Amino acid sequence: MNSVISGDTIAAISTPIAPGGIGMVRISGAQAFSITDSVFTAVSGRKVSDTDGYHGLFGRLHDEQGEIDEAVVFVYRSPRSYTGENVVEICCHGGIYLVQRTLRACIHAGARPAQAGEFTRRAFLNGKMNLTQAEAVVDLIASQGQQSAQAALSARDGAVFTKIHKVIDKLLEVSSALAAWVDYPDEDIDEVSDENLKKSVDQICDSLGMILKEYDTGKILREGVSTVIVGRPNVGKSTLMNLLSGEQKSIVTQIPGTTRDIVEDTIRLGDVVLHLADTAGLRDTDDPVEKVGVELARKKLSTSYLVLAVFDSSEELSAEDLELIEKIKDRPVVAVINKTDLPRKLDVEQIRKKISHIAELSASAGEGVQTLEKEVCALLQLSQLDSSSGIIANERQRACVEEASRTMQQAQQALMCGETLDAVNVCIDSAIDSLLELTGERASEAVIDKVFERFCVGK
Ligand SMILES: Nc1nc2c(ncn2[C@@H]2O[C@H](COP(=O)(O)OP(=O)(O)OP(=O)(O)O)[C@@H](O)[C@H]2O)c(=O)[nH]1
Ligand SMILES: [Mg+2]
Repeated sequence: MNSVISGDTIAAISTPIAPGGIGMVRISGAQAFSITDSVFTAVSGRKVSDTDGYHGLFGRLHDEQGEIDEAVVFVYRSPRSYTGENVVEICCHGGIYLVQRTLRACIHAGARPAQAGEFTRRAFLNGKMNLTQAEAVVDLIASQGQQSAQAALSARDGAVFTKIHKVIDKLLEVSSALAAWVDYPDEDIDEVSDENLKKSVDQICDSLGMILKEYDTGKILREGVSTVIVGRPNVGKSTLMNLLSGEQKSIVTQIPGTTRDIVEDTIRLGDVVLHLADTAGLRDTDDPVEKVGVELARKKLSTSYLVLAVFDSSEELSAEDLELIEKIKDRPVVAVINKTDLPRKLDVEQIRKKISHIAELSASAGEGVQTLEKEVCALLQLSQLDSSSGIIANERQRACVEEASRTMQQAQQALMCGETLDAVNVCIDSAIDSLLELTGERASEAVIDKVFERFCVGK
């Protein structure tokens, strides 16, 4: 799709294609009102074309075969609408047949079926939002928890744009001072003193570095963390898995070596989504089937980000426990001390010497999950993240910041090596370009196409 603002009027179903209380067909474009007038008759007799913006009309929908349904129609006049064009939202009962027939009637009356993301694309092209705000619409719809929804909503409100623009403004400030110096090299221009310049470039590098770091933490919130439950046989890994899943995912018995296959589930622990894998108990074994299970467990341990290492508090640390601790102590790990309902034999302090995040619980009694939640949250440093502060939201945005950061590090290098200020200026211009691509103010058609590929029809 290469059009800028095309003159045609588009229509699509904007609610899920599934039975529901309400279904909505949205129309946007110059003919939105006249098209609606030919498929809808208001009880009041009023025409949509004669209606002020921000008005609702109640009436009946019809096509050539007769009446379709009763409906409420919301009217938005350009430019005060989502797309900036004339927009009508036709809300009828949410039956798949009813909504599809309503859409067909609109198309018959002159609308064109909208492509994926075309409403939001028009909003972007009409200056109703920048590219980061458009992307935030998809993230808002996809968000699965409070933090990710809050991050997406603040990006929708322009927080990412504002944050990136602070860096762009700083870059422009330095760039214009440098340009003045290039034009009038003999003049004394304060801002271009070596020290000031170095300070500004360092500050910009720091800001870009911080934006990248926040992204990595934010990614955990959006996409969840690959998490493995490991430990020697019988410590209660599968019982913990079932407790966190809220259902019986793994088989639990008192026989050590029960779990063989990897059992997976995605769960929510407080604000974070964990992609959990329960694994076979780690031990040397001659049982050929268990052996394969242990190999799978070791592989899963090496590919997961977060480790929940389970220990049995009613037994002393075994050689297998100690071997596991040594193996994982430098990774993101929470030591889960299970079976706290039984008399304690385990020396927790010995574990604490190597692993600082410890959660004591009884998986079979379902007690202590909050402690685990607190430790996971602390480990991932989620509480330090202000999700409303404008965290960049996806790999496209990250690549732009990364590129800007890379060129600014080159600028730092150029300054250190005493290269000409022209060389620094080239780096700064290139960093500005990367950040303007991020906001969409200087993005190519191909970049914009890529952004809207992620959208669904009707958005
Ligand atoms: N008292 C007590 N028993 C528990 C607790 N958690 C698990 N168990 C028991 O410990 C035994 C082993 O539990 P599992 O969850 O199968 O242990 P596992 O680590 O998955 O064992 P493998 O799959 O063999 O590696 C079962 O009899 C559980 O009922 C707990 O918190 N307290
Ligand atoms: Mg098990």
